[in-house]
Amino acid sequence: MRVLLVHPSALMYSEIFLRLEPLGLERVAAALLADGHDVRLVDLQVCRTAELAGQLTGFAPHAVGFSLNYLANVPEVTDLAKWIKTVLPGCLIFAGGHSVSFVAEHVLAQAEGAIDVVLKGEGETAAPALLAAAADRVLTGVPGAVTSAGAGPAPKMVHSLDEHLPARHLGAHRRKYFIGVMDPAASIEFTRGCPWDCSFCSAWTFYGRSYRRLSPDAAAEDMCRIREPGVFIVDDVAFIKAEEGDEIARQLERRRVRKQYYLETRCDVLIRNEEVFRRWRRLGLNYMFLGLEALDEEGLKAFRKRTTPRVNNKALEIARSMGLSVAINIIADPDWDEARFAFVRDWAMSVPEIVNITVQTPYPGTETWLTEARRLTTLDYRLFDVQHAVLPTRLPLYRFYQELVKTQTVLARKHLGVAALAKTSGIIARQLLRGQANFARMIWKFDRVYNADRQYSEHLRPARYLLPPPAEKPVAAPGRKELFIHAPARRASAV
Ligand code: B12
Ligand code: SF4
Repeated sequence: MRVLLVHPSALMYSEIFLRLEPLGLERVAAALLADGHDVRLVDLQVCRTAELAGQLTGFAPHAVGFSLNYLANVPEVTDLAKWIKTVLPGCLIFAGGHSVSFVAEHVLAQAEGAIDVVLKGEGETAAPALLAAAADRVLTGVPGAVTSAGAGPAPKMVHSLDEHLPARHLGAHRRKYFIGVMDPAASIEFTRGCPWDCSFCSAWTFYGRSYRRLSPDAAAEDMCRIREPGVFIVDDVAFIKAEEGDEIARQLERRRVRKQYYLETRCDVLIRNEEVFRRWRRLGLNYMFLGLEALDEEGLKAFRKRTTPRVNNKALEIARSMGLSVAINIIADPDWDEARFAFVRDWAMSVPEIVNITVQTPYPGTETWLTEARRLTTLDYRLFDVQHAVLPTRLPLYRFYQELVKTQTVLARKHLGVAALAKTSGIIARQLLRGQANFARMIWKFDRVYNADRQYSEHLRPARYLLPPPAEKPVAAPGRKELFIHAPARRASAV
């Protein structure tokens, strides 16, 4: 079959700092190619809708599959599906990905027949099974499938992550992917899932709290296929197991692979496996993201982060001693007042790290969705991007945004201000010489994007697509299994 896979556009707020290749869709593409399908990929993060229109007429796909990892993209994808159904009425339209798996029935209903199927869970297994069944249009037998006629059996996990390494060759504009000064940058996955269970996160519920990995051979092989000098390791928590990180490093050293790396990990993992991170530092690890989330014991407990301020501080010291460029995330509670924002600003200015602030947002598939969703002030999908307040704010909403933007601006100036930029000017000049302007451009976009008027006014837009209304009764302690998309195959590994 001719299959067109589509990634929706990037959201402005994340595009300032990065734009990444659609790794999940590239893996789904690899599985479909292995099944003999003719596959093309359009990434609307880096190309215009005209390119999609061109593929619809030129390639005339039998099936179009959308990636819906993010709730905020649901309206765009629903509208695109409605448009494609008018252009190609016989075309099978399906969607899959992280977020849509948690709201599948609801998205199907709102699409009013424009989306035929939502595939829950991992796409490497579900997409080929769907297309195999598509000829007879008996879709309810497909694991993970949800259709208006009913749902199929539970989604299946891919047998081995070594299968279906991403079909990176399908991307037409790879030079547009970057993360900060790593421009251009590719992405790679070494492990999947997370054994922790933070209350605001759906990484663990999607994969049934399981944790799997590629073999070091396959991981190194995939790295060797990457041409870009920078690589974002997308694992939720990198190098949970020291020996695995060591083995991949050994393979890369043997193959003399030299890149710059960016990864995300937990503070306690960094402390426990310090030597592995030091080894990766020698291999080219330059940037690290640590999800601190809260500065105080109470906040960490509320998020069930299973760490302490002492552990977090120790991890920061280790990262500093390694000379890494570290970004940390703090979750802004809608309950924050001016004094709290000022405290966080002062703290953030007192540490050398890049401090990123996101707004606490209950996502479907998380525990907080079940415990907090009844308090939501909006169900507009577009506002669920961790840059908007969707829970009641203690300050009047506009004031909240003023404080938030003030804080984000102060923190950004720390790293994008004149003095800071003087340090990176050499990097920027070299990138421009190579025709890479992604990082330079983002610097000028900041004030336009982070803007209290704009963020506030985005709440006033009429919304055509809304999230499912939360359950009538609050759930005090939700059962874990109810949250899972994939049931764990075996007990989660101890952490
Ligand atoms: C890279 C990444 C990003 C990139 C996006 C890159 C891109 N172009 O896709 C950036 C940095 C921009 C980003 C931003 C955000 N992200 Co993010 N991100 C990730 C991350 C770390 C890796 C994604 C990835 O590549 N995984 C590896 C690939 C192989 O898996 P995958 O994409 O999930 O694809 C599989 C399935 O989902 C499915 N699938 C995917 N697409 C399709 C399509 C079809 C047709 C089918 C059938 C199946 C299918 O099959 C794939 C293979 O199994 C994940 C965590 C994680 N480890 O997955 C978080 C994660 C997805 N992000 C998350 C969040 C919350 C965000 C932000 C809202 C906040 C933030 N953390 O910055 C923003 C919002 C952006 C927005 N648009 O709204 C949450 C999702 C929560 C939720 N329920 O929505 C996650 C799970 C992190 C977390 N621990 O909370 N993110
Ligand atoms: S450790 Fe990170 S990925 Fe794992 S559950 Fe917590 S926030 Fe999610």
